[in-house]
Amino acid sequence: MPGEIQILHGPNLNLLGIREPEIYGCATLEAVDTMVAREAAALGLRVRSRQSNHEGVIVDLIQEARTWALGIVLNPGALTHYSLAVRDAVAGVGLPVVEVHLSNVHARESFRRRSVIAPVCVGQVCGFGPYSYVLGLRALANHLKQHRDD
Ligand code: CA2
Repeated sequence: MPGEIQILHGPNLNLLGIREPEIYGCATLEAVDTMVAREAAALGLRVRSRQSNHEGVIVDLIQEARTWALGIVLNPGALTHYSLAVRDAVAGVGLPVVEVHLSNVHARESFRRRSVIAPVCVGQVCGFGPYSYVLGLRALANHLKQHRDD
């Protein structure tokens, strides 16, 4: 039975491919999830993908992942920049979490440069569109391999 990874998409990411393609590209969230599921299979993993527009649901999903997942690939959306509730959930879940962003948050408005989540994550990948998720998953798989006996 392959190990499972939670892929979590935060607020407004359900609009991917529908609005603002100049910033976030043309791929829909479904297409991103398909791409990530393919990569997971190649890595000998499986993914469960969820999106929510609600901070509390994101917190619940992070907490629940503890019972079944090996780790989490998380795009917190705008919650990245202010949600201490999501930060605390990540810090407390006891699983490795990789933060990903479609856009290069460092090349945009100054408020996007700060992530309150990144300091409690294994690392952050941004700027590669949907491929950020693939890179994030690969990095998580590599981290899990290196820490298998922890
Ligand atoms: O680049 C990313 O992945 C972000 O997490 C996306 C968030 C933004 O607040 C972060 O600063 C960076 C916004 C997600 C909104 O997604 C949309 C997609 C299409 C159309 C409108 C919004």
